[in-house]
Amino acid sequence: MTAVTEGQTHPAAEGRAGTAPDPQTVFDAAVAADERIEPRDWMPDAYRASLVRQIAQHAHSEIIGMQPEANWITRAPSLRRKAILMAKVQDEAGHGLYLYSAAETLGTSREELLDKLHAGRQKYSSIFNYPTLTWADVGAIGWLVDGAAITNQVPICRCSYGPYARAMVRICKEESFHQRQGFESLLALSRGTPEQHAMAQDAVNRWWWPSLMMFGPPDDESSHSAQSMQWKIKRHSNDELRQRFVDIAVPQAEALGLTLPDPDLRWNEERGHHDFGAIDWAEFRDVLKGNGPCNDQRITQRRRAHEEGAWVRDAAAAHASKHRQNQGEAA
Ligand code: FAQ
Repeated sequence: MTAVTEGQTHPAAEGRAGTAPDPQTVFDAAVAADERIEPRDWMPDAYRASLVRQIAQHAHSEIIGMQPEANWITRAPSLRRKAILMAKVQDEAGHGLYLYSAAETLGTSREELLDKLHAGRQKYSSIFNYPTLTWADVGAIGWLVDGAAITNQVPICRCSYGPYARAMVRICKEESFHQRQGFESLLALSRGTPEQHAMAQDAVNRWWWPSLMMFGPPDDESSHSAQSMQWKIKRHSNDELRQRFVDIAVPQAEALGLTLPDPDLRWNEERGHHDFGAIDWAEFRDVLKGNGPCNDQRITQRRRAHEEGAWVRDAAAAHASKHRQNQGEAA
């Protein structure tokens, strides 16, 4: 955002020379001009709160999302697949780190956000409350879940809040690699034995509809979309992005030799998009309420990992404090 220091007038306040620039006017003008809002800039409290809400939910999704895939690290079918999966799961931890750091620039600590996650006061993506029953689920997550995540997240690279937008650039590059590895893994299964093909098809059958739910409720039920789009935190509506994802996935499914589990899926010449069947929003709401197949398991495991990692955080803090003390003595 165009910096305004004391005594200066922001271009948005021109014409009112002699009066201090109104911060709301400066903010609105910066958003309208597609400038970035940076941590030290003035911003409305509601803008800050909405960013913290979305970034926290996003960060929590990344770290909870490590669980379903990590379930298969010890049982990956080859050393190559195991190494790839370990790298992917580590990437997700890294994404969580960038996002918690972005939230910190808004004045909210990682500890506070994790406490809220553990207490069930903040959400993570519904998708991670479904189980990974077979090895093919790892491929289906890469192809569909990372595919949906990229479709949703590429526009966030142009989010009005600088630190979030910049974190997304790297995350999207890595998610794009994840999506390709999922596709490649599913392709190997699809072209394998009849049993392997059936396993890939079964995984796609189970992950397709929950992947469509990742984009959030339909536009007319989305409580935050209108305001978030006005602030340019979101650039497209939930339904727009869901449609974009369906249009991308259909030819990819054909290339994989797999069928998407929707009898109503067909190209609509007039709209220039694929029509698709009704999403089970009752299931979505139920998962959000905590009643999905794995909600309890995910949050219990997360709390346990946090408790078991306490000694690492204590050791890191002790090391940092010793380092500061040594530096102080040296100075
Ligand atoms: N699950 O008014 P809207 C990944 C909530 S990352 C749970 O439409 P908004 C990487 C929503 O928070 C996946 N909750 O909300 C990976 C709100 O609740 P609140 C995560 C959902 O914010 C891959 C309420 O419903 N990605 O997969 C969901 O405008 C593989 C009303 O909804 C992001 O977070 C849902 N599906 O739009 C990792 C991207 N949908 O806050 C490991 C950033 C909605 O009032 C392995 N986030 N809700 O309590 C966004 O783009 C947006 O926040 C949306 C929701 C689109 C998710």
